[in-house]
Amino acid sequence: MNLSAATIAELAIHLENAELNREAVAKITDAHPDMDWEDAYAIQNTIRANKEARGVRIVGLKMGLTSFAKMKQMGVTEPIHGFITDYGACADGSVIDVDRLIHPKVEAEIAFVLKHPLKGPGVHVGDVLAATDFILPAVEVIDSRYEHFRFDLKSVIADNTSSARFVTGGQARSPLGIDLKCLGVVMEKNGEVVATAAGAAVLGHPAQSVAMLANMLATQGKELPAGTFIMTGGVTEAIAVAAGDQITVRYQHLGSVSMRFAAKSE
Ligand code: OOG
Ligand code: MG
Repeated sequence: MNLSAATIAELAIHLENAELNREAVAKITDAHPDMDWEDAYAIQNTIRANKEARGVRIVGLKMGLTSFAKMKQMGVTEPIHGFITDYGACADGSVIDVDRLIHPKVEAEIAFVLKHPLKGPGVHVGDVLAATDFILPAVEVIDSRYEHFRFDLKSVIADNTSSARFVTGGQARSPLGIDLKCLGVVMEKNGEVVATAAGAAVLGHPAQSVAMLANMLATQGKELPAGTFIMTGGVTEAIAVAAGDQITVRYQHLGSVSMRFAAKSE
């Protein structure tokens, strides 16, 4: 670690304030170029601890930048992980208030819920499928706290991987008997198809994303407990949304998830 405990605490408050005040800030590596990976996750973990101390519940975990489409869009090259909150959960068919967000984008994802714990290192796709209770479709609404959605990997890890809202719905299914590599996903914005992909877009197989999460957490001495809800990362590039937009994502075998964006304060 290169940053002091005081700097980590200060940056955690700075980034969480950007979220709570809906005000984009400069990426933190500009002022702290010596920040390392451990510092980045320490800042994210401090934001998480501060939220939990105020009564926020952490309701799941997410992987990000697991597809080539996302890595290319953001100009970065490695998957990252973050957490999702109780106040981020939105029901299928929700109206999402854009006035509470800075510059939201939507991502089509496949989520897993575990029935057994997973502990790295060495977790593989077979372990993940054996430990999975069910899969279900999810749409993540990301909202970077950085100006113009521009960042590097360390800055975005510290900013809890742009996590903001998520919508789950559709049809939960056992992964057994479903060819997750070929599972088709169609994203529609205002009735028009804007992105398409198959499950293999995520690290070759969406369960590989869960395996990678378990193995990454092992480096922090953590495991994935039974019951954990995990979003495996966008299968396509993220699509910007604004007030008035309607999003529907259709998943082969898993039904659809939809939401509408509106400025509620208007
Ligand atoms: C980082 C978060 C990426 C995903 O599914 O790839 C992510 C970002 O692009 O802002 O959640
Ligand atoms: Mg995502």
